[in-house]
This record gives sequence, C-alpha cells and structure tokens, in this order.
Amino acid sequence: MILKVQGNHMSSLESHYPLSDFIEYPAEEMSARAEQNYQQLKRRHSIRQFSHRPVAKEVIENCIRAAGTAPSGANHQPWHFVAIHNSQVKGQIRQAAEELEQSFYQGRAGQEWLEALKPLGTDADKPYLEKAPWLIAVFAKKKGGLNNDGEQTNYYVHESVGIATGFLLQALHNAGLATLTHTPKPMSFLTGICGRDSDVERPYMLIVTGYPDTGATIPAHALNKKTLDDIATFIE
Ligand code: IYR
Repeated sequence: MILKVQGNHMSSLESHYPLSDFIEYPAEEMSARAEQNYQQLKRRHSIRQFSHRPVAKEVIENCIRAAGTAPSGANHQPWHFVAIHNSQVKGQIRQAAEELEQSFYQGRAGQEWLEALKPLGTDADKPYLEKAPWLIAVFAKKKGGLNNDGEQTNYYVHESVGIATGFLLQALHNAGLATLTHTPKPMSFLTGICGRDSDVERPYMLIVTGYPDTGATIPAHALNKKTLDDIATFIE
C-alpha cells in the first residue's frame, strides 16, 4: 500500500494539526468512566409532564454548542437549532401540533401504529409544548456547506443531524434537564413558525426540555430496554 503524505503544509485547505486535546485514561479509569456514563445515561427518560420552572438561556446555549460539535458529512454541519422560550411562539407550536395529532390519533396513524403507542399512553393533548421553558426545533439543511451559502450540497444530512440531536439530548440530560423528543407528523408547520427557509431546511425533530413537574411519570413500557445481547454482536 502506498501512503500518500500531505506535502504542502502551507495550504490552509489541506493542513492538519496535531491531535492535542485527546485524553488517555488508564485502563481502569476507562472502564469506570464507561460504566459511569452508562449509569448516567440510563437515567434519561422521555417525560411528558414538565414544570414551568425557568431554565437559564446560557444552559441551552452550551447544550446547543455541544450538539454543534457532532461529526457531520464533509464537516458541513447541516443543522440549525431554534430555541424557543417565547410563550406566544410556544402557543402557536402547541396549537399546530395538537391539530395534527388529533387527526393522527383519530385514524391517520393507522391501527398498527396506534396499537404500538398504547403502552405509552400518549394522546393529542400536548400541554407541555407551552409549559416547558424551552422547545428546541432541530432543522436539517439540505444545502449550504460550511459557509451556509445556500447552494453547496450537504452530505449524509440525516445521519449528521441525528448524531447532533443525540449529542443535544445527552448534553441537556448531563446539565440536569429532562427531555422529550417530539415528532408531530408532518412537522412542516415548524418551518414557518420558526422563520426558516423551506428551500434549504426541513424540520427534523422538536425537543422539549426543562424540569420535570412534581409527580412526573415514565410509562412502564419505556423502561423495557433491550439487553446488550439483544442489541449487540461481538466478533472477536
Ligand atoms: N407524535 C405523536 C405520536 C407518537 C409517535 C411515536 I413513534 C412515539 O414514540 C410517541 C408518540 C405524539 O407525540 O403523540
């Protein structure tokens, strides 16, 4: 195999830097950290009863910064996050989402889907869309490249935005906030309400975040997590 070495380090487009912020942990610490992270992350539950309690904007900003560190196709970072605290806008989102959910639950979903949702106990009523202090609408950008020029193609957009959304959920949880992923179908109403350009972006997911309300519950069904054997195969 021929290894091609980058010769021209003056070219800013192709230059590389030393990996200077990687931290190596001793093997024991690595194992402990992996276990601790699992223990922390398994305490993240989707909840649907949020408190009115405010959450500082700077917390949301840093969680979005964390999401923005996600890997992405050609590093185009094809995402945009709209963080909504404004009560009027949250009210508009609730109204639009509930209208769609009503037809969804009245039959548009189809019998099989409605059966699958029964153990979660969800319905068309979405008071948390107004009550939670923050809604974060995640948009996926089809075009724009690194410089958001509106024309350059973005690559692996769904994969990239999915990873960034995962980072966001992890960051919010780590900060001590509860989360809910909400995907009203169709979600296109979010584009107008959030003032985004429908030629370039599609709504990907709505994340509800804040403190849980007193007495918040988790559906028992949601605690049934597949085991490692169910979800993984090791080829050693
Ligand atoms: N978007 C609807 C329905 C819904 C769909 C799935 I898949 C869920 O895991 C949960 C809910 C709602 O939010 O009620």
